[in-house]
Order: sequence, then C-alpha cells, then structure tokens
Amino acid sequence: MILKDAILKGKESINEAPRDARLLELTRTTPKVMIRILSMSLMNKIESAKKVTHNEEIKAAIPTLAGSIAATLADATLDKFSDDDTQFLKFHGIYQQDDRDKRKVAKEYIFMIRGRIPGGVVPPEAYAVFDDLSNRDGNQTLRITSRQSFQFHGIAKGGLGPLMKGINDALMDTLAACGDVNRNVMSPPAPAMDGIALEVRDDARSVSAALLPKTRAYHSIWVEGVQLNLEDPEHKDFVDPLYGKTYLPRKFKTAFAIPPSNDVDLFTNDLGYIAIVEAGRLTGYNLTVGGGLGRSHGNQETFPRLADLVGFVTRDQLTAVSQAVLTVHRDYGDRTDRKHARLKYVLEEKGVDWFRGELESRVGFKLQSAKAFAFTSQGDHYGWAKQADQRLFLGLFVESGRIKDHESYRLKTALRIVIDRFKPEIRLTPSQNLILANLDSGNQAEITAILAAHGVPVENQGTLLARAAIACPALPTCGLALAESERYLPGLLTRIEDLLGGIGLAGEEIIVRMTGCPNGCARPYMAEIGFVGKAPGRYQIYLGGNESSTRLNRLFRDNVKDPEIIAELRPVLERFSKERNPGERFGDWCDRVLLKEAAASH
Ligand code: SRM
Ligand code: SF4
Repeated sequence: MILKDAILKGKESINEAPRDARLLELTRTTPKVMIRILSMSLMNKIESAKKVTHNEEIKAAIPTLAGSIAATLADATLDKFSDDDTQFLKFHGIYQQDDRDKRKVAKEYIFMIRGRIPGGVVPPEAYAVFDDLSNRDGNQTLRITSRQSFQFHGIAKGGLGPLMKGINDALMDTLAACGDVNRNVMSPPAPAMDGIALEVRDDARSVSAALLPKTRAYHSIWVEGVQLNLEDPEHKDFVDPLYGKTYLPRKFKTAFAIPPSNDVDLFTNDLGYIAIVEAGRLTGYNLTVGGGLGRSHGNQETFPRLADLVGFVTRDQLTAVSQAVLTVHRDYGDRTDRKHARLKYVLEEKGVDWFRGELESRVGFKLQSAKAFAFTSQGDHYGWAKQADQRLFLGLFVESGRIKDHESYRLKTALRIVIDRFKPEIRLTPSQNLILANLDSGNQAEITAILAAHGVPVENQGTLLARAAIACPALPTCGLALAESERYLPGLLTRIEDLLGGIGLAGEEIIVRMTGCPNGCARPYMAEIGFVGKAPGRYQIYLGGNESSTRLNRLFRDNVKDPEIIAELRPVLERFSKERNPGERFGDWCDRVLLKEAAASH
C-alpha cells in the first residue's frame, strides 16, 4: 500500500512512490471522506518536501563560502569542522573524512584534498611539490582521479593549512574542485594528438576559468591565512556574478573530447564538447548537455543518463555557451532534493528541444546543427610512443591511480627521480593513469632503466584487464562507501583472468569498473562489466557497455556476494566464447544477445 506507507513513513516513501500511482491508489482504496483528510496530509508532506535543502540555506547565508573555516583551522583544540563548514570546505577542494578502518577503535578525522587541474596537466615543478606534500602531510600516496586530478588522502587537521599553502605556492589550486560549482574540466591527454589537442586544451582551460567562482574566501583563508571579515560590506553582500548567491543546486561537470577517442567519457558530463576538425582545422564543437551517472539504491527517481546532443558551437562562442548552460542548471535545477538536483534531471523532464530554446534565448543566437562525428575507442596508450612533434611520451599504468611505493614496486620514488631529472610535462588521464610528455629520444634508455630499477616496467605494464579497469577509492577513506573497491578489484580481476584463461578467452580485453556505492565515481555504468557496491562484500553486476563508451550498461544481477561473482560470470562468458560474432567484444555481445533475452523474459 503505497499511500499508507507514505503516510506512515513520511516524505521518503512519498518521494519513492510515482505520483500517478499515488493518486490511483488514493481513489481506488479510500472512502471519500478519508480522501480529503489523506490528500491534505499528503499535500502537506509534499509541500514540506519542497522546502529547499539545508545546503541552500547556508550558501544563501554566507555566499562567500568562508563559513568559520579559518577560525576552526586556527583552533588547535578542535580536530574537526562543524557540519556547515564541511559543506563550505568542499568548495575549497577539501573533504572531511575519517579512517573507516579505525572506526571500531575511535573516530579519527582526516581530510582529503583534491586539486583543480584542467586537462590534467601538471608542470614538473608542481609535481615535485605535490610529491613532497603527500609525504609530509598526507598518507605518502598521490591518487590520480577519474577526472584527471590529484587527491591527497589522510591529512590531519593541522596539516591542512600548510598543504593548501604549498599547493598554491606551486601555482596550482584546489578552488572549485568540489562543491556545487563547475568541477575539474577534462580534455584529452594523449600527446599523439597534440596540435589539435593543444588547442582543445586551451579551450578547456578558458572554459574552466570562465566558470570559476569569484569568492575571495579561498585566497584569504589558504593563501593569506586570515578569516574573511564577513562584516565588511564587500563580503557580507557578496553575490557571485555567474553563480549568484546560492551557486548551483549541485555539482556540474565539463569535458572536451576529440573523436575518434572518447577517453574522457564525454556523455557522462553535464556539459560536453566534441571537437570538430574540418580540413585539418578545429572549427568548433558539438555541444552535449545533461549527462551524469549518480544514482541511489532503491530510489527509482535517480538514474545514470547519457548527455543529449544539442548542436554545434564555434570556438568563440564557447564561453557564452558554457556560462549559459551553467545558468540553466542554476535556475532550473531542483534545490529541494540533492539526489534529484543534477542538470540531467532538467533535461530528462523538460527535453532537449526545450533546453536548446532556453539556451538560445540566453546567448542571443541560434545554434548550428550538430556535425558528423564518430567515437570508436577509449583508454590510454602504455609505453613509449611518438608525440605529434616527434618528441617522445611515456604512458604509465597506475593501478587505481594510486601513486605509491609498495615493496619492490616503487613507482613513487622512481617517478620523482625521472621528473626531477628530465622535467617532463605530467598529464593525468581520465582512466587514472599518467603520461610523461615532451621527452627527448636521447633520454629514453636512461628513463626506462631508472623505472626498471624501481620495479616499474615500461613494456607489458599490468594485465590486459587491469590496464582497462578503473576503481574508485571507497574504503577506508570514502564516507559513502558501502563496499570495497580500490583495495578489492585487483584480486577480483586476477580471478576473472583465471576464469577467462580456463574457458579459452585468454587475451580478451574486457573493460571492468568498480565502485563501492552507486554514486558512480569510476563510471561503472559505462563498463562492459560494472560492479557497484551494495553492502560489505556484495555487488550489483552491470553488463553491456561498449568500447567507445557511448552506451549505458544494464543491471544483470543484484546483490551478489563473492564468491558467487565468478559463478555468475562463468556461464555468461562461456556462452559469449561460443556465440560471439568474429571480433565481437563482450559488452556488445551482452547488449545484442544476453540483455535482450533477459528483457524479453520479463
Ligand atoms: Fe565522485 C562523491 C571520489 C569522480 C559521482 N566522489 C565522491 C566523494 C567525494 C565522497 C563524498 O562525497 O564524501 C568521493 C571521495 C572518495 C575518496 O575518499 O577519495 C568521490 N569521485 C571520486 C574520485 C576521486 C573517484 C576516482 O576513483 O578517481 C573522482 C574525483 C574526480 C575529480 O577529480 O573531480 C570522482 N564522482 C566521479 C564521477 C566520474 C566523473 O565525474 O567522470 C562521478 C559520476 C559522474 C557524475 O558526476 O554523475 C562521481 N561522486 C559522485 C557522486 C554522485 C553524484 C550524483 O549526481 O548523484 C557523489 C556523491 C555526492 O556528490 O553526494 C560523489
Ligand atoms: Fe565513494 Fe561511492 Fe564514489 Fe566510490 S563511488 S568513491 S564509494 S562515493
């Protein structure tokens, strides 16, 4: 009884029940006199559900986003920030976490800091600073993220100020790496595409700069080390010229891609630009809007969604279009429910034609029609290769993006030696790997030898499955994790590889991604096999993504406990091995055969 449950349990079940079903239930089952009482109660609950979230209230109260961060930072007796300040801290690129491995003993507050690194480009001098800071103030690792940034984990409160100052002194920053703003802008990192790619990277940087919030709080707290005076009218009455007083209803993500590679997973972004090259010249971009992956278990109103293709824009229209897309989210996104607040829901509910009209009225010109393009691949190149300018680059596989020293594999130390000595440009990839770019061929042998001496191969890096996989951090740092991911996936991949070898599929590349919860940080809903944490040791299995990352996969099995994961995959992989078309990938076969059968039998 949806209605009864709704009234008993309140808002949560009301939101879960589809609106039409609620009305139908009401008219079918309830005597007339009760209908009035119940519908009033229902309306009250729906009305109260429409109240803006607490996040909206605190943004409106302190639009500089300063909160009382500086005061808490200066108070050494406090080991954590207030709930409101933890929300403000996100806009500064900082998350308050606790080490979940230690929770049973005591809650130990630690912090995660995320950089803002458009296109994932890190100068060698900045890398050296990051490396030092991670050793001094963090947990001795640097974590490459799935959006081409770095994260520091395990920072104590006392280390926050020095680490943030260090990042800014290295001419890098963390502003807007998190929070209800535009996040790190992605662009293709592969040096083999440089030329066009450098122009695209410039455009990505311009868009990133055009979408930055203007608050002075970041600089004042982390660079000058003082609390912003919120009584000063300049700050008290501050309104961001683009974001307004309350910023966006939720996060907003932007990426640029250059076909045929979809290495940035373009369609999972709120705002996407597909480079269009005509007669060897970058003429502009196809615009995509409304992608996003986050969902919640048991909440049908949340779902992954691929972005819509909206039209074509020229390079000089980029800033205006990007700002206008962002303001549509600002003005139409749902501020009453953070689970339903992404731009994708506006697109889903109002449609792409409405969106195009709204956008055109904001920018004051008509968009051209989208131009032809085709994505065929994703992923990174590993090992040595030539750049467009004939210099060399080296693609290095980094398991789950975690740069660390572990036993005889001393990637962190080796990288530091190579980067200090040869000064390559570092590029972080959306698949959590790393590229050392702009190297002279004369240094190739020495670099290879340094890496080898630290247990880091440049040929045959990682296994076929590991090289194509992504895992989110999950436990022990992520407060939202329901299951392991980064620490668990490598072992599971080995077992899947054993399975593949045993059924004649050795050497088969399958894109596997895992997350510790349904938020989708490793983009599992685009993988050929996606594992999504449901509870400790339990995962949902999704199948059917494709190599070009243009198709969402679908749920195949729910709540599978290891070791049944392998037992569930075995018959499917055996069938694939027998029934596939020549050269057909696993994800394509699942989509063409398995999932169609499953849909037909429902
Ligand atoms: Fe994410 C929240 C890690 C990319 C969707 N994400 C988190 C937090 C901050 C947990 C939290 O809110 O307390 C995680 C920190 C864990 C930790 O200990 O480090 C976290 N997300 C990551 C990273 C580090 C995963 C990784 O393996 O690299 C990625 C950082 C990217 C960056 O540099 O900016 C990361 N997150 C993503 C992506 C993939 C992408 O953007 O390409 C997604 C799915 C795409 C999307 O946004 O729809 C993603 N993260 C989420 C969500 C769900 C948002 C939603 O719309 O529902 C959350 C939860 C939230 O925001 O409340 C989340
Ligand atoms: Fe945490 Fe979930 Fe993101 Fe993994 S997917 S990092 S568990 S929020």
